[in-house]
Amino acid sequence: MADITNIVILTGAGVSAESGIDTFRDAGGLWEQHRVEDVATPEGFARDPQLVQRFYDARRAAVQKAAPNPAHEALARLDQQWGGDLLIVTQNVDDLHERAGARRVLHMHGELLSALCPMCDSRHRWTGPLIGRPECPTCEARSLRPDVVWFGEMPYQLERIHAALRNADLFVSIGTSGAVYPAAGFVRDARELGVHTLELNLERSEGSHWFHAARQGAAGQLVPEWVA
Ligand code: BJW
Repeated sequence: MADITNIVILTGAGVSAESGIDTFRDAGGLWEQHRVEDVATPEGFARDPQLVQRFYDARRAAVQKAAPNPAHEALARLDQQWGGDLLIVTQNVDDLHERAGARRVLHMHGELLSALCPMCDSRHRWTGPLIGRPECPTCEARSLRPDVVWFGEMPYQLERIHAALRNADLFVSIGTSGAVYPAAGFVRDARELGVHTLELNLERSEGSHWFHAARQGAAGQLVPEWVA
């Protein structure tokens, strides 16, 4: 990485797969077990909040039992040692990057261990269930929902992500299918800005052809090799 100073890393569910966290679109993934429209849209939540809270309560519990894997650990080492700008933009709602020791992490699709009150716009660290609609600690409304970004909602901190891309020399995409926008478009944004692009994924993704280089394999092996 001789000529590289500033790095943006996009991570997806594949990075947490080896920690035992289900991906979405792989065989046996979450979207084979649940209808997206029912559990990951504002309309689904309005129709059946109990179903949606149960779905996220189960995932919140599972994440707290999981541990970071060698891919998270390698990215955390890179974050701690890299003198230039570095931003890990994760689509993942787990906290495994942080638990591995990474600090420069941005959760563009929100966080499972956070609850959002749409009544007063407050956010609260949340480790237990939301099924009983507990009171919002700020406004006391029984309106808390998972602090995650559903289809049709605006992903978080897009301006900050685009500023980091404009400043980057290298964009690396790890463990994501490239099926969901706007994250799937970052590689094209990066290329238009003249940024070098690299994909590390188990298989070729929908957007593999956009990258300057693409390597296939498990994140737990590829990421430590790339960071070394
Ligand atoms: C491994 C591995 C191992 C496995 N090692 N690799 C065209 C342009 C722009 C937007 C759109 C568009 N068409 C439609 C849209 C809208 C929509 C969209 O993209 N739809 C697509 C289906 C086409 N996007 C949105 O709605 C977004 N908002 C938006 O666009 O706002 C703008 C706007 C708003 C309002 C009005 C007008 C405009 C929001 C998207 C929110 C996504 N939310 C979810 C759920 C979050 C909460 C939760 O976790 O439940 O985010 S969906 C789900 O997909 C989750 C993920 O973050 C996201 C991406 O999935 P990811 O991480 O890529 O996982 P997989 O399973 O797909 O892939 C895993 C990969 O890993 C695979 O490739 C494996 O091979 C690999 N792998 N094991 C390495 N060991």
